Formats: sequence, structure tokens, C-alpha cells
Amino acid sequence: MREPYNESKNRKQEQLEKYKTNDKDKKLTTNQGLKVSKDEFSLKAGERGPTLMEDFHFREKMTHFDHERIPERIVHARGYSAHGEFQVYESMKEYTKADFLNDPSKKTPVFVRYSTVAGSKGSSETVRDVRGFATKFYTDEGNFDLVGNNIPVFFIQDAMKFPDLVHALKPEPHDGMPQAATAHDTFWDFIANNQESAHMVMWAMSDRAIPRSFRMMEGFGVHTFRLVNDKGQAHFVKFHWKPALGTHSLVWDEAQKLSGKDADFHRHDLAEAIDNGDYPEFELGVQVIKEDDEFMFDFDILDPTKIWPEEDVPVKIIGKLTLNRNVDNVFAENEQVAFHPGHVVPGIDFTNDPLLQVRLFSYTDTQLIRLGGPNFHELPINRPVCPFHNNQRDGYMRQTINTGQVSYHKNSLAGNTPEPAAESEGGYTHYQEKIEGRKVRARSESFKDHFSQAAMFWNSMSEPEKQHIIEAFSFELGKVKSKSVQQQVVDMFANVSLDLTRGFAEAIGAAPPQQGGSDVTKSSPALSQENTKKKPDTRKVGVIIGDHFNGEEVNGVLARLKAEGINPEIVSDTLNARKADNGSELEVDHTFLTGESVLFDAIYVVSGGKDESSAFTPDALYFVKEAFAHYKPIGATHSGKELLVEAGITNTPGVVTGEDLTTFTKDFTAAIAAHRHWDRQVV
Ligand code: HDD
Repeated sequence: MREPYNESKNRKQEQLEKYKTNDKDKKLTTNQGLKVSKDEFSLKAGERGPTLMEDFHFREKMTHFDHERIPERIVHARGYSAHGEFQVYESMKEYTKADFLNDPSKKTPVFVRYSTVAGSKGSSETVRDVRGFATKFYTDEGNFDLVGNNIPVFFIQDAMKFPDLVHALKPEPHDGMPQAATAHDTFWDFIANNQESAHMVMWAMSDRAIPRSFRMMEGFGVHTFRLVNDKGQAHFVKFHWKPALGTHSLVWDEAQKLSGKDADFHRHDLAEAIDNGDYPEFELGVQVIKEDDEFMFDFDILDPTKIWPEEDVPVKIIGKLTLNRNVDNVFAENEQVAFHPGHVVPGIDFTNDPLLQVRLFSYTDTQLIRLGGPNFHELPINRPVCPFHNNQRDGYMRQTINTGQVSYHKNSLAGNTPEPAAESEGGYTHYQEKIEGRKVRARSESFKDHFSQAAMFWNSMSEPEKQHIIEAFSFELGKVKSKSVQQQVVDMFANVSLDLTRGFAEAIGAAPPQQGGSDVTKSSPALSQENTKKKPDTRKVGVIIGDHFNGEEVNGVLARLKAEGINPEIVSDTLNARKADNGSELEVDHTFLTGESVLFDAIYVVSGGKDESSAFTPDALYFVKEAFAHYKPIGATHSGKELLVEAGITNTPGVVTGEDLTTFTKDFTAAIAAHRHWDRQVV
């Protein structure tokens, strides 16, 4: 466990403190501060009589309750957040004048909200979907929001189509189904008829769309932004978040089961990690392209359906984000936070990416309805940590009391203040890009190749990853009812790969494509999760145990696993502590009923019965078989080995058995670090 985080150092935390209140040990009052004498009964005309209008206490309580809900976000409704801080490793002055990227000694407070896109606020978290990764940097020059996703491209190129995309992917309007899923007709009809989506769909059908944890996924700003330095020189930039723990995923069967076993799986994981002091870390990376090199690529760098392959444009790692504090109140922070890609600071500017351009309109607009008016910037979570002054006034729920006579510019009565700041004083100036052209509604010719990078993505996958993509298409299109839509999708993705489409056409009863395929042979190794970091840190191991276990050995293994940063949790058929042969005891964390195998990264089987001598419980057998089928590492000692035999699990990759404490733990830790063992035969 690390040093506890010191809140007093963080300016945003100091600011939020002022708004916090705690009702414990206080007298109950109305919102007018009146102490109330009873809170259980309404005021009645007689004990058995009707409730009276006069009962202001009842009316206030009920009216407030009736108005507790606000509209959920139209997309990204289901989300969870944490506080933290960001620090740049070295000054980025050469590229940007953004103060928080110039000073390596400066810690900038941040608030990050992770989300799914399609589902409602109460939907499950392990569904197949894009994940939002939105970061608010509370800089000394104002808030900078990096409103990204865990997938580096987008479904469409022009935000004009965004309402259509979202209508197609949300539950179908006539029956309101399915929830939080794209496995239905309208989504795939949209895809087949808007083929710029091909690249993004490849990512969405890959393991990236079922992340193991918010802590184990990459983040991307998606658009091409501009960095501008203090000499006014600009570079094109793409932003990346790289997770310290690597990029890892669930398997589909596991993700679906988790939806039922723990619909809060990802928020549990995030909150628990922070509570344990296992602070999630992400490094910020930038890909930078000189202005003069804008047209050097075989794609348009402003097209949001394209990546800049990391092998061609390396990602320069420039700083670290650490999440070190859970939210205190989910509504006040997670729900009321308002992100906006247009919240920028001097040194960061936009490009003409048509998706970004319209996002710059949409986000303020949506907060007006969602948060109820134009003063949402005054909500504690949204306030900048630097002062803000202007002539905006009034509106619903205004909290600031602006004193003085003047609320207009220019003026003489207040000495023409608040006054605009010169660029040298930090005044934001837009990059003076030269623009020429005719007014048209059109897609740029340079945006018309929809399949080359989709094919590159496919080429970059390992064999297991390719198989998972085929299975994802088979599942999603298997749920589609329209034969025509199914066939259109097969024909569309024949432009990406014939192997891919032949892989799922049969499963969905469509005609395999006779022609198509792609000439693209290029691959980008950075796209495969096989090549990610593999570490055992913070992995959860379910330890299956009964009484009379070998105390010395098991305690030794557990201590060694913990020393590797692994978190073992004990699972048995009762929550009573289990007794070892040497008299020691282990507290039990879960029963087989409450601690399913899908909640763990790996299983350590010590014994599978009530004690070493009794028969294995069916629950223990199921537990181990299920973990095996999800390619998880399994370690066994003593009678645990017999359980593996009974479960039909032999000596296959990722299965570690042994009695020598040191060797067993070393091999098991390596198996855990590997995440999943795809080379295992699962029948
Ligand atoms: Fe968006 C929310 C990310 C395209 C319109 N978007 C939202 C959130 C994330 C993204 C992470 C949740 C923020 C939070 O946690 O509160 N959106 C993206 C990315 C996109 C993208 C990476 C493509 C590169 N979005 C996009 C377009 C539009 C929108 C093209 C419309 C023109 N997005 C919205 C929105 C939301 C939103 C409707 C819903 C809630 C909110 O803004 O605050 O305005």
C-alpha cells in the first residue's frame, strides 16, 4: 500500500471541500433551517384523517424527492469517475505554450469520467461497447477537457450524422430493445449504409470493446488537435493515454455473465483499486506532425476514421495521470460534471476535422437541457480553480452574487473592466489558419477510403484476436433479424478481409462473399493487445479452500502473491473462517454463491471440499471449469490438484501445479501476468 494521498496539496480538492457537508450528529431541519419534530408522519386531521395542505414539511420533502432526477446523458449515460492529478515529465515548450504542459514541477488536478456509450444510466458495465475516457484538467489557465474514448477512431466523419448514428444504436424505438447493445437490426443497417464506419466497427467487434478494467484500457483524444507554442508555431497532434497495467480484455462469455453477476464490475474495480492504494496510472502520449507534413500520408490526417500508425508517427510519452481519490457523491461529481471538447487553454487549438467542429457546438447545448440552464459552470465539480470574470449574468440557479453597477463591455463606469487580456497576459488567441474555399455540403475526396485502415487493423491482430472478432460479428449479426441487412454487412466487410467475412457468414446463414478482399498488407503491431504490457500487479486471485489446509504452505503462497502486488481473496462454501492443519485461520471473503469465478483474474485451488478429506463440492468444480474455459491462470497445490483432475483439467498452458512454495508462486505469478492463455485447448 502506498503513502496515503495528501488532499491538501490539490487545489481542486481544497475548492471542493468548501461545498461539502455532513449531516451526521446534526438536528433534522427543513431546507429553511427550521428544526422538525417528527419525520415519519404527515400532518393529518385526526389520527385516521386526511393529510393537510398546511403540512409544509411534508410538501417540501416530497417535492424535492419528486424532482431528484435529471435527464441522463443522451450517450455515455452510464459512467464512473475518480479524481487525480497530472504531471508532465519534461517541458513541452517547443510545441505548446500550455502552462500545465510546460512546467514539470506542476501537479494539475484532474477529474476523469469513464463510461459506456449506448446503455442507460442503470445498464450493465461489461457490455460490448466503446468506453468513454473524459479528463478534465483544472489548470491555472482554465479547464482543459480531453473528451476521448478507448478507441482511436469514430463511426462517422461528419457530426451531422451523429443523431442518426445514436438513433440507430440505441434501443429500437418501436419496442425499446435491446438495452446497451448494438446486436440489433437498426445499428447494423446504419453500418452497412454508412460505410465510413468500417474501421471503427472492427475495433468495436474486437476485444477492445470488452475491457477487463477501466485501468487496463488505452484512451485516445481521437481528433487531430493543434499544439501552438509561444512563437505562434503550430503542430498537428493526437493525444493518447497509455495504461501502466497494459491493455487487457475480458472474454465475451465472461463479460455477459458479469452483466448479471456484477453489473457494477468496472466501477467496483476502479473504486476498490483506489481504496487499496493501487492508484491507476496512465501516461499521456502525443503523436506530433509538422504543419508542412500535413499531406505526406496516404490518408487525410483530419479524418477521424483514421489513426496515425504508431510505427510511422511514434507516440512520445510526456506525462503521467494518477487517479488517487474516489468521488464523495456520485450525483454531485459524476453526474453533474460537464465535459466539452471546446474547453481549451492557450497552446491547444482545434483543426477542421468536421466531427470535432460540430462537437464544439453539441456539448454546451446538451448541458443546457441536462443540467437545467446556463450556470452549470458554477457547480462545484465544474468550477475552474483559477478565477473567472465576465459580464454573463442571471439565469436559472445563479449562485454568484455579482456586485456592482456594470455588466457590459465596453464601459467607462468600471474603467472598462473586466478587460480582455493581451496574448502576452494569457489571452486565448485562435490559431490564424488560412482558410479558402466554397460553401458546400460535401465529404472531402480525401476522406473516401473507408477500408484500408480497417484491413490494417485486421492484419495486425493475433490469431486469437481474429477469432474473437469473427465470434463477435457472428453474435451481433446472429441477433439481426433482417436477412438483407446481414448480407449487406457481409458484403461490406468483404472489403476488409475475405477470411473475416467467410468466418462469420456461415454462422449467420448469409452467403459467403465470392469476391472482395483487400490489397492492404500493412499491419501495425501496436494495435494488437498481444504486444501490450503484461504485469501481475493488482490482479485478483480467487483462492478456493476448505478446512485442514496446509497452513504453512498456503500462508506462504498468499504472502508471496501479495508481495508481487496480487490481491488474493478467499472463496469457500461458508463465510466462517477456515482452519489450517497448524491451527492458523483464514478469513473467508466470498462463498461460492457470492464469489463467482468471473470476478477473478486467476484461481488458486488449495482444496475443493469442506476439508482435505471430503469430496469436492460441485460449486468448486464449476468454479474451476468456468475459469479454465475463460483461459484464466489456475494454480493448484495439494488436494487442489485432484480437483483439477476431476474437472478434466490437465497440464495445459496457464495451469500451474506444484508443492515447492517458491517455484510454484514464481510460475503462478508469471501465468497471472500473462493475463489469459489463448493457446489452451478449451472444449
Ligand atoms: Fe461525444 C458525451 C466522447 C463524438 C456529442 N462524448 C461524450 C462523452 C465522451 C464522448 C467520453 C461522455 C462525457 C462524460 O463522461 O460526461 N464523443 C466522444 C468522442 C467522439 C464523440 C471521443 C468522437 C471522436 N459526441 C460526438 C459527436 C457528438 C457528440 C460527433 C455530436 C455532435 N457526446 C456528445 C453529447 C454528450 C457526449 C451528446 C452526451 C453527454 C455530454 O455530451 O455531456 O453532447
